[in-house]
Formats: sequence, structure tokens, C-alpha cells
Amino acid sequence: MGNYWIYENHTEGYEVRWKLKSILHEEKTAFQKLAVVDTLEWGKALILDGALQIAEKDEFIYHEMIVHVPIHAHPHPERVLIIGGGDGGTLREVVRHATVKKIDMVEIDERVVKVSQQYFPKVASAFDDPRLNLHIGDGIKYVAETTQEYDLVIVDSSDPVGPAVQLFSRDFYQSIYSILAEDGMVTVQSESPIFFEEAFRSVHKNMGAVFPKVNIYLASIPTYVSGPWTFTIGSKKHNPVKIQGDRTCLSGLKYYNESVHEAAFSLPQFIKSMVG
Ligand code: AG3
Repeated sequence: MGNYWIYENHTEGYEVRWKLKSILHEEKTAFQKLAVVDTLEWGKALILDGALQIAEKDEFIYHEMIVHVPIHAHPHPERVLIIGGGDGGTLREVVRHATVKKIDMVEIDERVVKVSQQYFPKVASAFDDPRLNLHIGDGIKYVAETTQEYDLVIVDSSDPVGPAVQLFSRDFYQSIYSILAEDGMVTVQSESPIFFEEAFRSVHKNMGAVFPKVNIYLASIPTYVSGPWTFTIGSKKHNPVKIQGDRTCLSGLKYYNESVHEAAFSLPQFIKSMVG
């Protein structure tokens, strides 16, 4: 085996590298550079424009947390919209919920879906769920134009560079607000508060300009930069910090459980101060 490494450059003075067993796939899609590599320590990984999106060994943390926290915080999550998430991991977690009757998913880059189906069958495992309508297109346009109403919107985006920048904007949250039912909520991945402090702060600010309730919760996802990763919920009515009284907590997951749900909303002081 050769001595091949992939480097992820986070700041001028900090980068992480993974030793590779092989490069399985590389292409330039209409939207981004896409690669699938097989790493020595973390299993196969999907890389978009140089940023690691999923690694087989720890993707469960991100996907369970972006889905099960908001879905348990809603009393009747029936209509769910996923923006992005082309690898299918978020979808895989949503379909575990029998309360969910209809799922729309809007992914801009069809190649992410196809390549994930080929290389990550355990992540891209739910694309044939009968409740799913997959739309290949621009999520911003979709939320601005759709006449559908949703109980929950999940924004599973990449970092706020290039085409994803708008997914962190106030206008986008405003469009989401208007397609949510009167007790609906939205969850977005809101980046590392350490390495993407600006993005993290602006999600909170922009979400707060639109939603009456905004809450942040955390998970540690080893392959994402390092330290805590944030998710932000904007809610019209329900307090997401607690599981809704009559919802039973899904069991048999690898990360999420009832006490993780509540604990995830406990913020260290330095993160509180960023948004306080
Ligand atoms: N989306 C968020 C990935 C952010 C990673 N950032 C980074 N490595 N700099 C993940 C998509 C998974 N469905």
C-alpha cells in the first residue's frame, strides 16, 4: 500500500489528514468536485470540494442528531422536507419514523445521490421508500415556490461556500417559515462554532430574525474539523428542548436517546456568549 493522504485544510494554520487505502472515485459534477476515498481509520468517505461530508464510521452521529432531535420535539411530524442531504443519511433516519407520511427531498446535485448509492449503500438505503419524492433541483427555489406545507424542514447542507451560501441567509429562513405549518420547525446544520464562528453566529442571527424560538444543540462528530458541531432549530411554537410528552423515543439507535436529546441543548459558556 502506498503512502497516500488526503488533507482537509481548515484555516491557514490548521489541517487534518487521513491516510488512504485508495481513491475510489473522482469527478467534477456540474456543481462541485466530488470524491470517494477509502481511509485507513474511518472507512469510506465522501468529499465535496475538499470538505469531508460523511465517513462510514461516524456518519451515524450527524445523521441521527440532525433528524431525531427535531422529529421527537414535534407532536405529529407527518410532512417532512429535506434540503440537500443527497447522500441519503438524513433520509435513512427520517424513514424510521412511522408518524411520517410524506417526505420531499430537494438535492441540487444528482451525482451525489448516484455516487452515494454506488459506494455507500448503508447510507443511501432509503431512496426507494414509498413516502419519498426526490426532486433534483435548487432548494432555495423550491422553498420559494412550493405550495406544500410541512411540519418539519431539515437543511442538511455543506459549508457556506459557493452554492450553499444562500442556505444560511435570512431570506431562505423566511421562505422556510412560510411553508411551515403553524406549529412547524426547521433544523439546520450550523457548523463548528470554533472553525466556522461567523457562519454559526449568522445562522443564529438570521434564524432569530424570523422564528420566535431559536435553540442550538451540539454533537461531537470526530471527522468534522474537531470539537463540537452545532445544529440550530427554529420553531414556531413547540419548545424543542424536550421530547414531546406523548412521543415514544425511538430505541436501537447508536447515538441518540432521551437523555442525549436534553443534554445536547446544554451549551458551554463560550458558545452561549457567541449568541447571547
Ligand atoms: N453536511 C455537513 C458537512 C459539513 C462538513 N464540513 C467540513 N468537513 N468542513 C454533511 C452531509 C451529510 N449528509
